[in-house]
Amino acid sequence: MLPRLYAILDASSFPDHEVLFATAEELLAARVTLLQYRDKSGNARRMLEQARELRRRLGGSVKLIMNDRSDLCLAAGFDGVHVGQEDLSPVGVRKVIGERLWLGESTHNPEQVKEADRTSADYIAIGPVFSTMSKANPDPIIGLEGVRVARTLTRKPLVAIGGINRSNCLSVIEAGADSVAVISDLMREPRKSAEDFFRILG
Ligand code: 3NM
Repeated sequence: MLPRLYAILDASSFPDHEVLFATAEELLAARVTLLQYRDKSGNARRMLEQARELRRRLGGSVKLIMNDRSDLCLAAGFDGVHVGQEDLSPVGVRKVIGERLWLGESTHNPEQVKEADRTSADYIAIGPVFSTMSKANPDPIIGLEGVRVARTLTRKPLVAIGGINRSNCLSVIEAGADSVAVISDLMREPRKSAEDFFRILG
């Protein structure tokens, strides 16, 4: 089962790597157990360095998920990979990471949810639920109705993403998501914010 909160650290949101690591440690202190590392810059060497340092500092109590890059997941000792519609296919990812590690797939409409349901993905992400500033060229907003529809199309764990914050997260879970994935509402005061999410979502 997925935890209610799936925290995402987006490397581009941090002025330097020390702030990134400090944020990760605050999330750990708030008992976050599922954390994705995301860096769209394309600098694989820096990504691997940061990912390995995250693994070292956070220890084994957090599941660490690498965005996009199966190779870096393995190299950094992460627990899984999250891919989008234009990354390696789930079959391709499995060839790299094997059957044991976690695989998540992003979807943005009912067709994609149905397709992801037929793959070996361990969970399906659906979004953007609300408007978001954290993603370049986001797909159209699906709203709570989009989450409800996705819920009817899969029994896999469902992660909602996009514009989710402490004020709207309960409505997203009530619409059928198992977990909410969050970037921006965890940035300013990570520990307090994550604790608030857990308090609200139980
Ligand atoms: N993927 P925030 S929306 C990384 O729709 C990402 O698949 C999305 O950040 C999708 O919590 C998104 O700041 C950004 O809105 C989520």
